[in-house]
Amino acid sequence: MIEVNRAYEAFIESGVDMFTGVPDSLLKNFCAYITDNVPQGRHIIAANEGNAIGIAAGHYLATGSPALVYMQNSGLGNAVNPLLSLADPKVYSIPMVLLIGWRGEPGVHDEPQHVMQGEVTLPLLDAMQTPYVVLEREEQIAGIVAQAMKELRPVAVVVRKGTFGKYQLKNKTVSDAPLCREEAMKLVVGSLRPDDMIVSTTGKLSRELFEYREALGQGHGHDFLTVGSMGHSSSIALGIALEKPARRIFCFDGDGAFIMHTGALGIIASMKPRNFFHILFNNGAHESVGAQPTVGCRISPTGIALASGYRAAMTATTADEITHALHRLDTLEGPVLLELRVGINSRDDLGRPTTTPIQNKEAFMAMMPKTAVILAAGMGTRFGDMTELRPKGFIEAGGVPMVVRSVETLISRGIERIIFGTGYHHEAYDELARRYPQVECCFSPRYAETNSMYTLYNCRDVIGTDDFLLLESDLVFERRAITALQECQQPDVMLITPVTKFQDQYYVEADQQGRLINCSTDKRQVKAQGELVGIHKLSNAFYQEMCQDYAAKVDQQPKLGYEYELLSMSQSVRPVHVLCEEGLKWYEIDDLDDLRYAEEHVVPFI
Ligand SMILES: Cc1ncc(C[n+]2csc(CCOP(=O)(O)OP(=O)(O)O)c2C)c(N)n1
Repeated sequence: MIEVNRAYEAFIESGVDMFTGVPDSLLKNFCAYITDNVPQGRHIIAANEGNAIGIAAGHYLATGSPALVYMQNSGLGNAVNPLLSLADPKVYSIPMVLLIGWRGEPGVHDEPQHVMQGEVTLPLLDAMQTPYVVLEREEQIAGIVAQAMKELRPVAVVVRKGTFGKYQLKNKTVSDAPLCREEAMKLVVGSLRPDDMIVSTTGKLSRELFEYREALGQGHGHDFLTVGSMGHSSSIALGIALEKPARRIFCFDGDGAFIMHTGALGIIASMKPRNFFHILFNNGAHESVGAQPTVGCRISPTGIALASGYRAAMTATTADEITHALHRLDTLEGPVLLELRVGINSRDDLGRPTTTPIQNKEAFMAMMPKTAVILAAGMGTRFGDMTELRPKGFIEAGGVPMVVRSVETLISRGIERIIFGTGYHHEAYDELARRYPQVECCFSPRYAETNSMYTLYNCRDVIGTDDFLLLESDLVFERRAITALQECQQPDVMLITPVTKFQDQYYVEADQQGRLINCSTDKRQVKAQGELVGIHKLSNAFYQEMCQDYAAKVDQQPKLGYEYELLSMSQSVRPVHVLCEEGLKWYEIDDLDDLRYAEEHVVPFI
């Protein structure tokens, strides 16, 4: 262990007289020491690591002395450009010392966002031809600084976890804000609508949000936790907001992160996303990594937002002000910034997300489908003359055509596009599209000689890049069927129930992880967990692969049922997850017997 004052003295004695950087938890004690002890003007906490390299370069140009740039290894990415195109010996040859906190060092357990960065930290320095030492003794410092000055180049000192001794920051930023970040966050979450999505920033705010959702028992599908890539939450939120105009997208930002890439605000404003709401939790500090001060409370975030072109910007501090501001925000169109002035305290027992980033991504993406596709091209021959003049989906169950019931249910669950894959008597669906603005039709001229997979494949241009719910047209079902799929965290899901039909069951088998491995109409062929309902959720990526796969066999298998294509995809390309909803009321109506049964046993209860 190296005492921070000794390390600091070693840098000073080697001629380093300026300190700048972005704080890191592994360098917390060193950063605290220089925050307390470096004379005014000789220590600058920079907006981002690239800025710090710029400041160090300017310092050398003006004084001929090297500066020290401290950073977490994740900040190397921000620094690479000015290191290679400014400070490198092949360009201006500017000496400086990088002090790099080595999160994710191989063999040392760390969070997922640090693993890859940890693995490539030394190889990255090698690739940049930056000489480095992994700090073990303070004596190494003089040697590496001397090399920087002799060769006129950046050099690095890599710092493992636990290298520096403890130092308690004395010059703590004080805040008189009555609420801490976590309390303010709970007020904001409490004001959101069920469909709102959150992109939350790097650090403790995301961890607090995760724990709050756990406590509320709400699941995490509405929250994208930006565990790494500090400063980019607002850009991620913009990317989502532009594609999902019907949803409100909230960016939960920190002041350190906001300042790191403030230019993003102008870009956000230029796109005018009406559904974009930027909530800045401003505690004037990098609280998550040791509470080193930021300029958050010395600048005007609302001024920056308005000058960048946001439609509105507000500040709130007390619980009453925050509640009032949230009410107002509910009436506004974005982009809007709401700055919440919060305190610098957090809980010591704050946990970390127990789901992986991939699980977070999948749950978040699974929340998104706003499109449904209903396969409705078939001829419904088993209904005899009942389908002579209309497609089977228009047969009434309980006085309402099956597809009308489905359309109403989907709309009530927030589905905005309902694409009917039509064929037989397609004019009935064209008429439906005139009644419901959400409905679009995609006619398959080959309906008589093909089957449901072709109908689905035929819809590919209309579906575009949407994820979607996939339904058959001859179903009656309770709303829960849709809710269950929307809330399921998997992206590609087949809904089943324990066997309920009295005829024509389609048995489904899943493995221990719940992945579809077999299905058949013959019970003896499978170890069935249940029966296919005929309602699915598919990600667009899955659908694209499905179409690609089918394109190669469409000529041989024009009559393939879509469920068999799903099975073959799940077996060989990408798993389809099976979701079993016990007690779900539903029925597939293929003929008059089914209709009678459904009208008596199902329709009255949905
Ligand atoms: C590029 C980069 N630099 C530094 C870090 C280390 N880091 C993680 S959280 C954090 C502080 C974030 O401060 P702020 O946005 O103000 O949020 P607060 O912790 O105060 O809630 C820092 C510097 C990082 N993850 N990525």
